[in-house]
Amino acid sequence: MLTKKVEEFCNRQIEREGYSSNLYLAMAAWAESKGMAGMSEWLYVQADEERMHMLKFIKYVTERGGSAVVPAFKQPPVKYKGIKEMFKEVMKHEQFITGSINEVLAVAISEKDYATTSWIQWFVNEQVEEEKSVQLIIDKLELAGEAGLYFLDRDIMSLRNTAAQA
Ligand code: OFO
Repeated sequence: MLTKKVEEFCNRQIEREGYSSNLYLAMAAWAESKGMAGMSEWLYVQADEERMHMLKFIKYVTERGGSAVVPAFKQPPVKYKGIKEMFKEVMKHEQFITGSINEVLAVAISEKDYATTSWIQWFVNEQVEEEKSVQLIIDKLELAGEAGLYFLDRDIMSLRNTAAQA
């Protein structure tokens, strides 16, 4: 059985994972409207993953005899300054989520809830992976920003391939 405090922090996390899903959906729709098919696809997939994270928490709270609360979500922003700025926002948000997961872990430890301490480890590892993949995209965008080197490099490669086939 979850203690009230652990239940409260898990429910807080349900809201945060659900909001993350909606935030990435909103970003995906914006990126798609700007013709960025690859970036928007990445964000749509990420939105699905965040929904899955929310479900994991809902099921866990229920399995441990608690009451899972599905809340109303605040509306995420509709517009973004630019693609790089948007991915910097994604990183800021993921860092916030990492802190939030760590707080659930800290509460579980202080409440001597060792089952939750062990269960939440999956999320601790997941956040390391997520921050890493967002940083990779930011790095590529920085490179593309510097005189469009990244895209120029790709274009030149495909020009070479076309020439070789002719
Ligand atoms: Fe990327 O946030 Fe879920 O855990």
